[in-house]
Amino acid sequence: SRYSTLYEYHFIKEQMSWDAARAYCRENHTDLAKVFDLTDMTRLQDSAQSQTEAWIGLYNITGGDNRRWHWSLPGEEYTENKTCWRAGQPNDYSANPENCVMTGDTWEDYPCSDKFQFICYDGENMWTLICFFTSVTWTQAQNYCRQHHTDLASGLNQIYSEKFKNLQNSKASKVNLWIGLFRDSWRWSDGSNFSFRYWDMDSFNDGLNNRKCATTLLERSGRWSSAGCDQRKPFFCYDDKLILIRENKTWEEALNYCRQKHHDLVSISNSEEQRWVQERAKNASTPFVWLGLRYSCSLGLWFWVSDKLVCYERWASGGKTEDFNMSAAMTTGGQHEWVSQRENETFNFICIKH
Ligand SMILES: [Ca+2]
Repeated sequence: SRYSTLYEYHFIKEQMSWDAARAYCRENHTDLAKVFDLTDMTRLQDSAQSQTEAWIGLYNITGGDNRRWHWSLPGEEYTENKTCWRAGQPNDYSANPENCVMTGDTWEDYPCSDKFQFICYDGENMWTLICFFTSVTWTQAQNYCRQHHTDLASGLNQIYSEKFKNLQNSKASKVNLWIGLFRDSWRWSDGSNFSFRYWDMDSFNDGLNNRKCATTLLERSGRWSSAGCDQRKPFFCYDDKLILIRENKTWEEALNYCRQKHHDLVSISNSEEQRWVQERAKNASTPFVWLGLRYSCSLGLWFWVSDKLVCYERWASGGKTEDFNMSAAMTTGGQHEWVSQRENETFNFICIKH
């Protein structure tokens, strides 16, 4: 799998309460399992050793307004200052919580059980938006989009693309459409902000009762449900294979450290791996963290210390200097792009574990 070098799941048969399960995972692994997308979900199911109901690392913090906005599409981050709310919205006006979002030309929160037409996104390469003229609930729209396309349209780039404008302008009046924006008060045990949800709608209860911990129903294609946290169930932990070393070392020292104490200095071969590494980089105490990428002057090329080919790159514009004694580092803040640095500079670094 594309992710297998970065984290792996462990199924624990022993039945425990959610809290005890979390303590067990933190002691013996990294934390209770988190799930980024459907590919992760398949990996999680594949690691199960019985078809039962098992805890995952998702729990509900009800009370106060602990809801957070998320885009349905995994990896698309909701940014507070990049929104398009109609004046006075979101206002949670109905008797039911307004946790889902509809757009004409600006956004309004509505109860997810209301029915609207909707718009799906059809993948990064095709960049197609597909509009459906059947009114359904938000969850039905999400299921449909995930089954037949990629997801509900998510993020400003999709929703305010030329295609979307053309589509809206071709109608006499603006069509009201569900988009992939929702809010809930579920959180991942390890603090990750993953937006992926995979609820089984027949058994889901959104924190309105005592069912505040999430399970995966392995006998029902892995769909998620909720249960009282005191119930005893088997569970999934995950092992993080990346580790940020908050010590300042030259590139060579960093490489030796990783190879002696762990496995290697980290390498990145796709955008998912980039995303995982940048999550770690955020906690560094230096403005850059070393990556296992070095320039060979004699060969005139960049190479990963892991011997992987450089087929994915994330250089900052103007950040790539091809010279003697240059290695690559990731920027700790901002866009987390790569910049070349002299190898005798000292930075934090990220190792990959065995
Ligand atoms: Ca509203």
